[in-house]
Amino acid sequence: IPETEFSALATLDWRNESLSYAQLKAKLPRPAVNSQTAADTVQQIIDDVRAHGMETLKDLAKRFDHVELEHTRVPQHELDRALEELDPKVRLALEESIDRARVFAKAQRPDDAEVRYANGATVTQRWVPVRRVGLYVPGGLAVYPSSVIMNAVPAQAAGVSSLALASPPQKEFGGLPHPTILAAAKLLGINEVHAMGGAQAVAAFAYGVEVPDDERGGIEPVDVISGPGNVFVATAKRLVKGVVGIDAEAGPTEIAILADQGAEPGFVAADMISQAEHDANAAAVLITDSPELAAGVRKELDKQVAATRHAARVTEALSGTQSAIILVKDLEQGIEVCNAYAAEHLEIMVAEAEATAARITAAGAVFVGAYAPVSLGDYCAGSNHVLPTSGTALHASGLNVNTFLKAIQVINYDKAALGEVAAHVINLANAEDLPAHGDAVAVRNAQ
Ligand code: HSO
Ligand code: ZN
Repeated sequence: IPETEFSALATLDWRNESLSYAQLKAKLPRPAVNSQTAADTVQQIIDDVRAHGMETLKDLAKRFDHVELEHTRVPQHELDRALEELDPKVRLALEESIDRARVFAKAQRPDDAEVRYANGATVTQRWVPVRRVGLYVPGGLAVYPSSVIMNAVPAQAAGVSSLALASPPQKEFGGLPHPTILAAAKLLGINEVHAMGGAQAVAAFAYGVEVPDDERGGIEPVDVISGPGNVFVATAKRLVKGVVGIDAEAGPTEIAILADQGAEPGFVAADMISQAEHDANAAAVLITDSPELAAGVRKELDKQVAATRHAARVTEALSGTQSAIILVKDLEQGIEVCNAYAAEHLEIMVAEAEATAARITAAGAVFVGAYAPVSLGDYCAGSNHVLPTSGTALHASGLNVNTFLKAIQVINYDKAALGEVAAHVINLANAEDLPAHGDAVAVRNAQ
């Protein structure tokens, strides 16, 4: 690699390899450490929150966030003030983001399904929102008011009536979550915001916290917890799953880019850097059949990384085992790699971008062509940015209206309609040696 090219990023040359799906999956660039190591610590935190409630939340706020809390609940006037003091440009941008996200979320609402088998015999599937949700918005290296929108809008479009938001207390802001997060919550009409972060926030939402003699009340348990977070948050969500519903695992962010020789190296490099700036554990993977493009991107990275604000973090992310340039022999192999990798974000910058995008079967979100960068989707495309990471896009979906809905099947048969299938019910009941099941039909005298 010439000196003017960014060399920290690995190259994996698969042009002469014919890999089975299983071999391919084993060779994909993935992070060196995984999250399972956090499980013991996290379980202890969950147990403590269940046993001691608000006392534990206060202790952990002191230990992890270095703040003294009286209560997690953010007073109403602080939400009002945060919105009043919000930079008008940021407010307008948040409003645009909310408007676009709302239109898309509403369009996702599934129709009820009804089948009429006969007169007097219908079965319906009815979609019903969960009652209450806990939305998690991380603090840490950056503040994410955009994640307030991405969590809240689909929940509201689903018709959820009770929304609570948690975000870590910030020492700099007197133990409240970041003011832009409070402002975004207020803008969305969320009045219940708690200054709590990490695994303890997840535990508090899952099990609830009672604070008997306090007018600020406790924290009511929720039905679904959604939102991105660090490994402690992701692990806690996994451990409380079953007690509550959770969205897909959204850990350190990933961008994969499928590009050919016609792609603009400056765009490719900028997009890789944009997601690498989130976290030293973020992943950026370029998949290309063009060594010339790969070299062009390295040149651009060399220039652009040096000039970017979070250069150290970006360099670390690009040098990790989770990031690479993968050289493939052709577009076919490129698509195969993309579908096995199942990126959180996949950009398609090849000649037939739309047709190629249609062949993608695993990704959190697909960005088509040169003018749909991931950062558009992070803020203002209308799509959601809480998406499945670390290969979970093979089976999971990004946050959407369905995350907050459940289906109820409604069975409505009258006497004659029951009579038409009564014999089959009785015969199947007998075949399973459950004759009382058959009797429940026979007693209705419906045959
Ligand atoms: N790319 C992140 C979301 C985000 N980016 C928030 C900026 N702010 C995970 O999809
Ligand atoms: Zn981002």
